[in-house]
Amino acid sequence: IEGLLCRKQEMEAHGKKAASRSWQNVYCVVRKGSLGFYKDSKSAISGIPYHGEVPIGLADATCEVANDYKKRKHVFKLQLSDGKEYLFQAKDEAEMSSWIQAVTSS
Ligand code: I3P
Repeated sequence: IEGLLCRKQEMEAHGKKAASRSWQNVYCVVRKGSLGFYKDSKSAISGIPYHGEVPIGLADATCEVANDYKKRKHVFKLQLSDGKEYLFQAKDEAEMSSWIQAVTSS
């Protein structure tokens, strides 16, 4: 699965809030157990990462609906074993479910 999502990083380690906390449009690609970030589909094809970000390994990740986040709709949460936590906003419920399914089964 791939597509544009709005992303916010909440935590950068266990007990440590992320310093950069704004929402950003990021082109996301889930493939072979990892989640890569790109500026757009063209960059994804070229393999040019968004701000040099290394793809996230999804092996020990938890992905679920962000029921505790009320400011936006269709938001899901990704938590990594190292404490990093991200929120992603999809365009609707169906898209959100597809992402959660893809990330969880990846
Ligand atoms: C952040 C930005 C985010 C906001 C976050 C702010 O400021 O306004 O939208 O999260 O609040 O810190 P900046 O753009 O200056 O980085 P929400 O949209 O979830 O409110 P937070 O620090 O309470 O997460």
